Amino acid sequence: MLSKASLLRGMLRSSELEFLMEAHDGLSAKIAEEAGFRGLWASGLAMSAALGVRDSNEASWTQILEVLEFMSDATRVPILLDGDTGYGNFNNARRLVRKLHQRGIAGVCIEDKLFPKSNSFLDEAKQPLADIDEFCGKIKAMQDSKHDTAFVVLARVEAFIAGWGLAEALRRAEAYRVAGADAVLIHSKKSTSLEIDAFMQEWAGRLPVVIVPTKYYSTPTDKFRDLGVSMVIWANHAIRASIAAMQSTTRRIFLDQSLANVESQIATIAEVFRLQGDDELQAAEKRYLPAAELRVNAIILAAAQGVRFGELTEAQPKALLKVNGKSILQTQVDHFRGIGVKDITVVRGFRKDLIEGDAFTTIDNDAFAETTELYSLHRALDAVRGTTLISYGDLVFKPYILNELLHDPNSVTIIADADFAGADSAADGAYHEWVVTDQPYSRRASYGFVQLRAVEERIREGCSGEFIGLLKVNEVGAGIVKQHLEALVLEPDFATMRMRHLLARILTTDTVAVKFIRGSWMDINSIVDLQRAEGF
Ligand code: SPV
Ligand code: MG
Repeated sequence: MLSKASLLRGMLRSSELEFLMEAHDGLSAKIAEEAGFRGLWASGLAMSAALGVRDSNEASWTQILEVLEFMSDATRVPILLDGDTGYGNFNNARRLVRKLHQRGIAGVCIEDKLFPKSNSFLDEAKQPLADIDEFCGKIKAMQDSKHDTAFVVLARVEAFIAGWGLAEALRRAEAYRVAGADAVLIHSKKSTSLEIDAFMQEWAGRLPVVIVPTKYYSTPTDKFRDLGVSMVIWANHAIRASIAAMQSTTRRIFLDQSLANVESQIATIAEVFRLQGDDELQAAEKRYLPAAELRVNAIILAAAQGVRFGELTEAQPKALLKVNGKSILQTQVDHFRGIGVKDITVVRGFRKDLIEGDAFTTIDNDAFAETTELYSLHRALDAVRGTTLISYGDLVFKPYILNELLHDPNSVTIIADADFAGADSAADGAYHEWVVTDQPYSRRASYGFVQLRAVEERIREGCSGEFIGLLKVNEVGAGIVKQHLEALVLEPDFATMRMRHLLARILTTDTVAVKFIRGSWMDINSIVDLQRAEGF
């Protein structure tokens, strides 16, 4: 790819009339580039005005360098710096050239006046010209210090501006050509192009010529083509446009003490973001930042009394039975909080007054005596949103299982224990849910994706594990669960339906993934279970 300097050099040499647009900061540079300009004029007048100072070298040259860096970073087109007089003598000017290389600036134009300069449209008496030989030495020094030979050094002739005539303009331009300038900028503040016409005729194409028709703006651009001008600089029109827009908008807001009348007149915030390249940052964040924190909810279904515990659950629900000195419910809440889940919902029923806490919110299933965990889940349907972990309230499990679930990408995933020999609902009188899967448990299956085929209340051939009462849905899965629960609730026997009915129903439209574990959990169905759980 051509360097920016080569691009600018190419524009100066092209047989077409080329145009540079004024820019004074990163934003205006970007806007000019988007408008289609192939090059930019970093105007001293505009940059100083934007900084709130005069065009009299009040901004230091390093402050100008900072502005240029923003402009260059924001765009791909070449930038020609209005380098005033070079900010000092030959030595300052050549150091400037080296610094401009470092900022990716394509070229610099220096004018044959004295430092500190004044703007060319100010008083003629304030425009003393530089000594020709001194200025030629500056041009030579700048050319000699270039790293990139394509870097452009333009010599600006201010003879017309200072009130000298054509002869002086020609004498100077010729001296600068001989000193090694790549092009000359011939400036005029007349309202017609007469001075330019005369210069172009006598100059006869010795070097490319650049003009700045700010004052002779009504001259048709084709005239410049006919004259053989190489490049036109529209030198201050972005800053003047923004001044007019800012003045009318701020005045309006001040008078109205309201934004209502300006909102439709100004760029949207979205447009500001677009110009700033926010899209690119968002894409980069996806690539380079760790994934945003997972928002996960948990629902604990803890409404049941647990009648099989006799007097132990006469006055408290079984979720409050203590294992190793802590209630089953509190143990679960701690596990969930331990993996960063803050949004925990507990569905309570029997002795709901005993289930209170800062760590979770509660939902009541007052029909707990005649209903099951599925009914409780339906009560908590609003809490099934985004990634949601759902667990039975009589479950003791090792917390690593939650991490397994969180990292599982499937929409609906249940945990099944592959070590299930011996315990049958018929045999021990407790309720169990057995899973039939598309492949039996194996070490490989425990790493890969196993799909649920059915959930049974009685063990039968093909059962490969026991559903432990812990499942996860992601955002999609939450939608699936909601859809099917809302349909099931309309059925007359919904009150007695179990989780396996919901899972069977989901299988009619979607898949359910099974993650196998081996041990690492207990459901507490009896006093014997409770004793066995001590030391779990
Ligand atoms: C500038 O844009 O700063 C220029 C051109 O130098 S002029 O203001 O016409 O001198
Ligand atoms: Mg200037």
